[in-house]
Amino acid sequence: MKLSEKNIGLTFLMILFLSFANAQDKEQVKLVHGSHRVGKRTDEVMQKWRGYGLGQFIHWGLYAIPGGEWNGKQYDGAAEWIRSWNGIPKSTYDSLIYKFNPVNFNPEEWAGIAKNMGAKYVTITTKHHDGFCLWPSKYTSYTVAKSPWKKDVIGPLVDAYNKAGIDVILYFSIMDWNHPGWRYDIKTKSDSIAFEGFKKFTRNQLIELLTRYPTAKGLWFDGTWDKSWVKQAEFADELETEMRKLHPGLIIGSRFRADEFGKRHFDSNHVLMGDYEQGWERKLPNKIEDVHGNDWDCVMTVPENQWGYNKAWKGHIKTSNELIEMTAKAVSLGGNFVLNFGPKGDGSIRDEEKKLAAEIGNWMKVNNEAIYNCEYAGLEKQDWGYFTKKTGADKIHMIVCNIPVSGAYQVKLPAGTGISKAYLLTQPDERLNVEEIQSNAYFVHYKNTGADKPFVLVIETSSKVKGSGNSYEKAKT
Ligand code: JFZ
Repeated sequence: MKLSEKNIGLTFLMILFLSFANAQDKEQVKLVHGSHRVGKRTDEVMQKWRGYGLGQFIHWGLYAIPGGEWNGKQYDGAAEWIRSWNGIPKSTYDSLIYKFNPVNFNPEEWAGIAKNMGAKYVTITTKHHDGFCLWPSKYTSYTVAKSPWKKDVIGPLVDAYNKAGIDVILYFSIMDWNHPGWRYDIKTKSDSIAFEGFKKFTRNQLIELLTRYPTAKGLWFDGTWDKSWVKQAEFADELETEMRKLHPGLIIGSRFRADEFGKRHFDSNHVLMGDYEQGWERKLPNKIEDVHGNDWDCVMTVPENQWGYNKAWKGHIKTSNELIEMTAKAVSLGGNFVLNFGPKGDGSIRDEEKKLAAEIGNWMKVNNEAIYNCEYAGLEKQDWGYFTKKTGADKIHMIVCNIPVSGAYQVKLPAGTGISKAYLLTQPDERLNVEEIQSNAYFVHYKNTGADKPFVLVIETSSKVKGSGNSYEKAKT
């Protein structure tokens, strides 16, 4: 064979291979327990969720009593994981139930702190990995009912938050270190029998929670990564269907069930499982492509990785300005920002958290227009901060986190759109000077060098009259 013929042959083979690979690419895996929806939910409950902007997370349970310390020694991991520490016998940890007596617990005060911060929803741990239930579950004795406190904690919290106008999401850990039937994996017949019992227990508890607290808007699942649970595609899918039927509008994130190939968050066809992506834990997306057109929220701790109360916060402690910036960034990319609180064992909230909530709240009181009911603005990110667009309006907020020394804030708009008005959110009657600097690019001029917190500029946009403004020649390159 001559070289050229060989080349043709190779090219032919290559084309054959590429078209095969391409067909393979597009081929969908047949799934019974994959995602049951493509694209976002459009109902009112979800629209409301989408507009929350800012939320609160509460991690509270028996782990708040040791607060990250045992016999004078500091545990290295997250305080709510202290039971998994070799330094503590499990039975000793479990007997903390006899010390659960939060005499300073005041649900109205908690709700007041969240409301003042500007939170529109709260996610509360009903049961964390240790298995201790903050509601008097009928299905285990490891609950508040058997503690010196005796009373339900979840009910009063749901009522107090709802009264404050804050929606409640119930956090529930599937992994349960206290239940005798729970396993990391199922390897033997006896594991399988034990885990079947655990599955019934899990279902009963979830139905119990939804029945007891019907105003809850959703469930926030956790502890679903172990092999034992990942193998339960059919059971989890059926349970999800049952819960959605019992509670129309229920919001469930992507951290609940796996498909029949064990894929979590996104099924084997890369479609989101659940109503929003629950993978943004202590991190934020950087660009809109990172969220793949899905709903999402980011859950964030104040120190590095402590959710439950830890007496000795270590590492960098975030400031209110950082947390405000994170909220702005989350909303600018179409998500919600959820800040965690870890109340103490006696039921009080630590001063550092109260102070941060108050500072964020002071900012939110002035600037919440740029956070609530806002969405991704579709504009190119600029160095001064974050754009958020009021949903359903031609109003764009510019949340300024880095002040340009020039006092000139760059904005690029789509062709055919112009700026009809620009002003400081707090001074709507004073127009700011807008200068067109290139085709579809503008400077909003605002001199301010003294701000010690982010502030908000507003631009109202409208379609541009053709031929108006300057015409700019493109460079020939
Ligand atoms: C889990 C819990 O283990 C932790 O105690 C806390 O409740 C937190 C909100 O959730 O921790 C996780 C779960 C998932 C990831 C990281 C930590 N993850 O997906 O990167």
